[in-house]
This record gives sequence, structure tokens and C-alpha cells, in this order.
Amino acid sequence: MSTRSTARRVIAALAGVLLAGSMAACGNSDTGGDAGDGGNDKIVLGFSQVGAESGWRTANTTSIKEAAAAAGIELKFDDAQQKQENQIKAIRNFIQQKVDVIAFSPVVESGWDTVLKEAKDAKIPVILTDRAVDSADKSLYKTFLGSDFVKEGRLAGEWLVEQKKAASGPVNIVELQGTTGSAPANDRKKGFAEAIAANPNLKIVASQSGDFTRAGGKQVMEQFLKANPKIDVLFAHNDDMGLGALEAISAAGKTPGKDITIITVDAVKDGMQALADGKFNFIAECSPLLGPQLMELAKKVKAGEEVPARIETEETTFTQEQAKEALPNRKY
Ligand code: GYE
Repeated sequence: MSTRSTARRVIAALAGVLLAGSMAACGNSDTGGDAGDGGNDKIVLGFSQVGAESGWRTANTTSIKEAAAAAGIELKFDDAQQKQENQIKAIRNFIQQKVDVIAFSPVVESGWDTVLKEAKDAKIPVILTDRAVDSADKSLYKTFLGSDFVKEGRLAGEWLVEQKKAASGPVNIVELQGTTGSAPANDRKKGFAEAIAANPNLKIVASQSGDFTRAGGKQVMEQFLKANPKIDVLFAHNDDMGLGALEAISAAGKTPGKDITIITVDAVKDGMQALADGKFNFIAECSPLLGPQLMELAKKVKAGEEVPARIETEETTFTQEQAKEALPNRKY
């Protein structure tokens, strides 16, 4: 009995080896490269990036390029220079080239249904990374990998509520928003507003887009300072705009981090340095290191495996003391 079952197991194992060998040979000899041919050709991933507007974005691009190389995935990378029309063009190119998977970080939330439908009709799975779209039809993409931006805004607001709980009079806040219509701008604004509603003394007196750039942050902060004699707090939707605003604040003869409390989002190296130096007061982290998870997902959707509809990035917050501790080991 036991000898026979051992023999059966050996035969089964041998058959498995032979089958695997023949499949590999089949894959190797298949140079056609058609999608879904079951061969072991390199996965081709078309990725449409927003642009290079911030330190966060540069770190995100590096993460994606490095992770693709490490995973043996062929990456077709396109930089849309913060324009939706460029992203739509890039996605259409990827469809024409018959890539295996398309991933993109949508610059704004709206206006993607048509091109996503085109990808679906071409049977190319789409992964959203970093930013979301507002499409009602969730079957237009496989998954969304990225941060909870509402939570980031809320954490920023909650910290401020705690800091200003003893304030007896109005606390005037100015807000530098990210790119108009983008998910992080919409959501960070929402989360922050919800949190500060806990204290009616906390009032947003001006709120405008600085497009997530240093130049934008500087320019809009200059206007804020001219128009508002009393600014107590700046909430900037990313580090870069906060860094740009530092110049405007110093030029206006005020001390950032003291005369004006500064809260930002991201926690890239330059932001963390400003926090450790006492120029910023608080940062809600947003991790750009999405590359490795994105490559895992690309492999899974290419193989037709089920993936969760939403994958959230883990993040934390930093005070000045925590930034001093974390800085030496910061990766981006
Ligand atoms: O916070 C900002 C970047 O979409 C999370 O885009 C990203 C944001 C990030 O330009 O710095």
C-alpha cells in the first residue's frame, strides 16, 4: 500500500516536472508576445505620471522606475506635465501599443470615463495609483493604490485644534490648495475643514491653489500676506508649497514657525528639514514609495487574479521633535 502510494507520488512529481518543462519551452519559443498568450514574456506596463511638480512626485517616479527594474517589468513611462490632455494621449498610445497593463496617477478626478472605456474595450487592465478618479463605473479600473487624503487633512486639522484649544479669540488660517480638481486637493481641504470645525475660533480667511509647486506657494502666499494683516496659521497641501511660502513669509518680515504656524502634507526630506529647523510646525505624511506594490499588482492583474478594490498606504505624522529623530533615516 505505502510503496504503491509512494510510487504514485513520484510519478505525479515527474509528470509535474515534465509539464512545467514543456510549458517553459513553449513560453520561450513564443516570441509573438500577444497579450494573454500564457507565455512568460516580460510584462509591459504603461505608466502615465502627473508630472514633476514636487519632491513627492520625483520620489514617486524614482520608486516606480526602480521597482519595475527590480520586478523585471518593462516600463513605458510618460510624464504629462500636469496636463490631463497629455495623460489621455499617453493612455491612448499605450492602448495602441497593446501594453499588458496601464497604470496612471490622474492629475484631476473628473473626465476619465471615455478613455478608461477604451482601455476596457481593448481588454487592458487599468490600475489607479496615488490619485483617484470620480467615475461612477468602478469596473473601468481594477484597483486604486494610494493614500487616504481626507485622513491626512483631518490629522493636520486635529493637531491644530489641539494646539489652539486655549485661544480666546479668532485664529486666522490661510490655505494653499493643491492642483485644482485633484483628489489630494479636494480631500485634504475637506478633511482639514471637518476637523477644525470643532473650534469656531479657527477660521480659514483665504484659500487658493498653488498647484503643488514651490513657485505657486511663494506667489500665492505673497498675495495672502498683502491682503490679510493678521495670519496666524498656514495649511499647505504639500511641503513644496509650504517651502515656497517660507520665502514670502521671511520677505514680509515674519518668522515662519513662530509668527505663523505652518502645517503641511507629504514629509519629503526638504519638508522634514524645515520641520526639524523649526520653520514648519507639523507634517501629515504621505508616502510616495508606491513602486513595489504597484508592480505586484501589475503582475496579479496581468495573471487575471483578483485584487482588492482599494489598497491604502500606511502613514504617520511628524512634530518638530519627531522630524529631528526621523531625518537621518529618511529615504526620500
Ligand atoms: O502630496 C504632492 C504632489 O498626489 C499625493 O501630489 C500626491 C500629491 C503630493 O504633487 O506633493
